[in-house]
Amino acid sequence: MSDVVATAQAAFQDAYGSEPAGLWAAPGRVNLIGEHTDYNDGFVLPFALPQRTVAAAAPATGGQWSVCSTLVPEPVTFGITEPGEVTGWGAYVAGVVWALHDAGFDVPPARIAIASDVPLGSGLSSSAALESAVLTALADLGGLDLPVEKRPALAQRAENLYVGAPTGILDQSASIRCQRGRALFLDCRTYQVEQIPFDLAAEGLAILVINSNAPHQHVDGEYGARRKSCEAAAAALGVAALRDVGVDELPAALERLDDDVMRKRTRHIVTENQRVLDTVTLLRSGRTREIGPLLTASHTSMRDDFEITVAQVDVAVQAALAAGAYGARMTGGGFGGCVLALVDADRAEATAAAVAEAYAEHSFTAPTSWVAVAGPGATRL
Ligand code: GAF
Repeated sequence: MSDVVATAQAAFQDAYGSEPAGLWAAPGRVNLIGEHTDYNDGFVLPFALPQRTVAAAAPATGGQWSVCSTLVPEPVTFGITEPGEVTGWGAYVAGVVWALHDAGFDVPPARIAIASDVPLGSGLSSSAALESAVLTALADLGGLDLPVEKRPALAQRAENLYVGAPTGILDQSASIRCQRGRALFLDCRTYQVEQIPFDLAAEGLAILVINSNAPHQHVDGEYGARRKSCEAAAAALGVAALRDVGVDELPAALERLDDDVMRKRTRHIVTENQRVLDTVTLLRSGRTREIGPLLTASHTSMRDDFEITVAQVDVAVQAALAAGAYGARMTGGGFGGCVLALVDADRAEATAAAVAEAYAEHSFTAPTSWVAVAGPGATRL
């Protein structure tokens, strides 16, 4: 049994004095490419991390839910609530209960204990992993008729309307729908997916994930501002979402926008959607090394047009490229978080060392790096 599974089970026993009825796990993710495209009805290409959040759970009586975690061992208990009633980390769990109830499901009362090895606040979707683990546990415990393709939108509703974070559907989709050894090509408008084979080790390649360990600053406000700017640009262009602007139409669209910030945001989204499509085309034909320049172009676009990078992630990308990476980019919402670099497998360690050296030269907090292999999505263990 992995550490995090045993830890969740022990946390359940400590909090509730009995054995859980079962254990459910949902992973964090890295997004290979397609950043901030999700709430523009566009395309994303995440894969699931081996790091995951585990919910140990059992049915409860009395129409109430209790949840505790290794970080907060004292259980938080609530009934069916409205957004705002449960705050703090319990809101993610109360939000899932609320979203299921609001969608008409008979949500089974439960006691839940959480353990996780998804790094918190690092842009690896620790929130979505928590929502997805709880949703999967409750759906199973209650025998809910809830097909997997409908689950991400419910977890997203919990995050948007209960927790109050205006995120898209990328993270919950990745945590719930990803498969081992695959990257998830998701159309965020139709929710159609294609599981793209993504076995880098077989090709002598690796994705090195570098956690910049940079403190997240202004994340919520800046994220919301980017979203508003994209929506305003779509409205000004008379389209439902920026997804509806193709790269061929971009020059004409940019001419019609009279605001420079809106033009930059639009250029990022439109070109990023095309980069996802181009990446998928290359992966489908086994030309994995060739996606490198697309990854790096994505980073440049996030840095210069979407303006969501910080010095630590820019330095990590530059250092990884200088060390020979095929491509590198920040992954996730931005303003800190992680960088991923596509490298020859036997260069992963040297690339991590080169980034650490560059950080030392800049007097940044040391980064944390590891090779990420595409793991499974949410499941009962
Ligand atoms: C965060 C959000 F939660 C996602 O919905 C997505 O917008 C991502 O930032 C950027 O691609 O992870």
